[in-house]
Amino acid sequence: MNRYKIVISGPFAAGKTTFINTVTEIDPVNTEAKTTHTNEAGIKDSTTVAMDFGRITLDGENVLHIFGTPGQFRFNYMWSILGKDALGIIVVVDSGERDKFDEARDMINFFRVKTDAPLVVALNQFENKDGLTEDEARKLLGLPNKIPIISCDARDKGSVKHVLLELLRLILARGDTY
Ligand SMILES: Nc1nc2c(ncn2[C@@H]2O[C@H](COP(=O)(O)OP(=O)(O)OP(=O)(O)O)[C@@H](O)[C@H]2O)c(=O)[nH]1
Ligand SMILES: [Mg+2]
Repeated sequence: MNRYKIVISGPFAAGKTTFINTVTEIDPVNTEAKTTHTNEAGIKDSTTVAMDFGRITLDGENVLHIFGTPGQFRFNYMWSILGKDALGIIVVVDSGERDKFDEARDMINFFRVKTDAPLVVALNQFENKDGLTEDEARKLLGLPNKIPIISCDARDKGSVKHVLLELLRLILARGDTY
């Protein structure tokens, strides 16, 4: 059995937990705690404090183990712990939160320094916001052309799978499992 460890990261409230919960075939492991800081509590009631975990069996031979990180910088020790031995990284970015793009860029760079595993940016399109296009987001993130950026809806299974398959394609091109 080939197991592929994939890490889902990105800024606060980008949709990381939603992304994992949408595709996992097992009951996900989530570590949500009540948001305490007023600026965060105004956005949502709970936040990931340690990790999310989900699993997808691709076929008889291949299974994805998907680990989600907390988004907030004060939990960044978990980014390193969860990022260890990851074969691929997905950074989820809320396409409508322009203020969070600097943070997203720092997270992308964090993982690019830590690991040479392939990285894909999932540009989460919240339908009620005026989201950036892939090209606009690429520019704002200063993303090199070799890093794919793919619009997605974290609540839509087909859309999340599409992002995962793009990452898997890059991983398979390198031939790694863990
Ligand atoms: N409308 C809309 N809502 C979304 C989408 N993706 C996530 N959400 C909602 O946005 C909120 C934030 O999603 P989470 O999945 O908790 O975000 P997160 O990145 O895990 O957040 P932290 O772990 O706190 O950093 C939740 O209430 C989701 O239901 C989307 O594509 N569209
Ligand atoms: Mg979360």
